[in-house]
Amino acid sequence: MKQIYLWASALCLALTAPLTANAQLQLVNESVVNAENEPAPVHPVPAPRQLKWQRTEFYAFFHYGMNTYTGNEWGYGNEDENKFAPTAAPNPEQWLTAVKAAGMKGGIAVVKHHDGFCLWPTATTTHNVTSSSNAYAKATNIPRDFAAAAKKLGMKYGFYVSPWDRNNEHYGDDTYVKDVFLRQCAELAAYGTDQFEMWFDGANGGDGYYGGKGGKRNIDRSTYYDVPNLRDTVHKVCPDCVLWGVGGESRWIGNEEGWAGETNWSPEEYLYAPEKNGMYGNMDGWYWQPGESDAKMTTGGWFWHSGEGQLGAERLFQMYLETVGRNATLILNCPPDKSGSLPAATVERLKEMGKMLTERLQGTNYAKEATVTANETRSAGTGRNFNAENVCNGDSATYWATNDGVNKGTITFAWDEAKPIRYVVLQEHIQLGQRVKAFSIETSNDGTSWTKRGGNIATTTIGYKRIIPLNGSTSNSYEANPQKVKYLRVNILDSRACPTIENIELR
Ligand code: FUL
Repeated sequence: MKQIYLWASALCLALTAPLTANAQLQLVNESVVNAENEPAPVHPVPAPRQLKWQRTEFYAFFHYGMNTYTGNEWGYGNEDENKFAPTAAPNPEQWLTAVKAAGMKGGIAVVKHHDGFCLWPTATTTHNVTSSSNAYAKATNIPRDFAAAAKKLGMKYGFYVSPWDRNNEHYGDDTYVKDVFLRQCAELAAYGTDQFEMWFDGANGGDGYYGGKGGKRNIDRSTYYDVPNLRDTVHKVCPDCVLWGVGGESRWIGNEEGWAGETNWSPEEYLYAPEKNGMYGNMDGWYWQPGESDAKMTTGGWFWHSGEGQLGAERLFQMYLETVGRNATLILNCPPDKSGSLPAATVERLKEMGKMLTERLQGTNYAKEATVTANETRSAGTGRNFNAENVCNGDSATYWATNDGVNKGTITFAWDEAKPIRYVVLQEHIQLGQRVKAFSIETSNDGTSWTKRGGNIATTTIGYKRIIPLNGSTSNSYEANPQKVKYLRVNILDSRACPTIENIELR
């Protein structure tokens, strides 16, 4: 009844008073729709699939294919299919089991690289596993086995299918995209509609075999691949599948060294971010295009090559802090060898990394043991509040916020006894947009004199997730760290609108 009255009075006002259309809408909005007093979003905001994708955080890349056997990084496209000769049955379940132990939540398997060789029995080309005389090759179907293994292990999965195809005679003309590339994507969708990402690499054009025609192809990747149609078609079948890179739904961080900018916005100005410019995003950008950082856990190329080693677990942990801990996702490459499995040394290193992540970031969360207060708190709605305690209740639907027009505020954690804290994990409620522009972390042992923490790390953006080592070092964040503190406060110093902080962990 009250609602009908409010709608009616809003309508009368709209008809009689000289209000702008926006002001009328706001009136209706405030009096009726927003009974919960939720803050208005700051656009752009993530699509639901992008939010689910971001929550995957840390996942694997598996570069395996013709190059594993030829020793190349980029095959020309003229490789004899018989060269694809696994010495045992390729085993995606072993790959995913190993990366799960490292704390990864999923993986992307390369099923076609630039050489055009397909790791499944596709109808689009004979340049595929079934044309090899090797018995293991003939039985290989990576997308089928990868998807099945992921489902079995409760992990997310997706595929890298290279838009650039150096084998195909039609690459560069107007039949390739509809008759080959889009069909390949459709074939892959048949292996599972719950894919979380398709990886569309930006490398394109240049020379290749091209069905024997050779020469170079020049294409414009922002128009050639018919991306709007591709996006629509894939989303109709795989609604949660984020189209990375050329697809425009997640951007390349661009350095391939496993770090994102300390300041890192998920909004981006360009639909196809210029290369080497993806580390930072752009606060005023219109596209929600969060960064993904692709990096290698081995010392050489993306594909397996004899004699290459693994990076140390401490270095891998640093990468994690500098990517997942800086509002990006980390896709870490783990290349299977000629047997179609991950080498034992890779499996060992992954285990070590998993142990580190668990010990360092999933142990006691001291925030849960603290008394939590805020100097500013948004007025509650009819059925919800925006209290400081929401940041450590483990519920991603609740958050701390201030009133509109108050773009800063402080949350303080206090304990009766000092706690050994190394890492502060912060998360914004990004459904309402990425907001925070500046923050700081301080600790105290008496609640009166405070020391700024985090060294010289730029405490600017937070986004989906930010992890600050209290000692300010990402390369030596554990051994040299624990700070014994009785009070810790997070000051939001500036925000594009009232801050909305969903989660704070103190580890
Ligand atoms: C690049 C490709 O050209 C590399 O071969 C590799 O697949 C890497 C992940 O993306 O752009």
